[in-house]
Amino acid sequence: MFLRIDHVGIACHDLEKTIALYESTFGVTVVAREVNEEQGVREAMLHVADGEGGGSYIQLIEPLGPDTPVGKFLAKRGEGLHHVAYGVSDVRGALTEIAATGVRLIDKNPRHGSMGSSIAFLHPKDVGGVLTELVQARQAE
Ligand code: MC0
Repeated sequence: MFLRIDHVGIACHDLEKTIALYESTFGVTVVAREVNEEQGVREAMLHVADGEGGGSYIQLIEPLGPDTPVGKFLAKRGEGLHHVAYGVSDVRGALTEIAATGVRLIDKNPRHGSMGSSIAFLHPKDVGGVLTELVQARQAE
């Protein structure tokens, strides 16, 4: 089902400071930035590698406010790994297959994600405590 790890989502308080940390430590660079009002985040994608159906990235995410998924996460757990996102060729098909296993879907229908992707989240309580995201990259549609 999975083509690659599309990205790891890392929650931070200060996007610019965290971008500078990742750039200077790992030599990675920002290839896209976006404010996603629906998800309540300001985010940056830093390219790591190319893979099947799309690239692999570090996604740095800063909440737009305290009453957002990432705002609540930071208040409860502090900065760090927020979610893991896997690349798929058909996000709707993958959701149907996964729902049949009994895992709760946070999104029954795909939403807008980074760089024109279609994304859907699975509930962390049903995936071993990891907030899990499916990503269909724009070019794979
Ligand atoms: C919450 N929980 C997590 C978690 N967030 N566990 C692992 N990883 C996370 N990131 C746990 C809490 O600790 C709590 O466990 C339980 O889930 C309920 O959490 P809550 O704080 O009471 O909050 P809820 O229930 O209102 O919401 C949790 C939920 C929500 C995961 C459903 O955050 C959500 O819908 N997330 C999906 C959307 C999202 O995260 N968007 C931001 C990234 P206990 O044991 O204390 O009960 S957007 C993004 O990344 C886009 C731009 C992209 O990739 O392109």
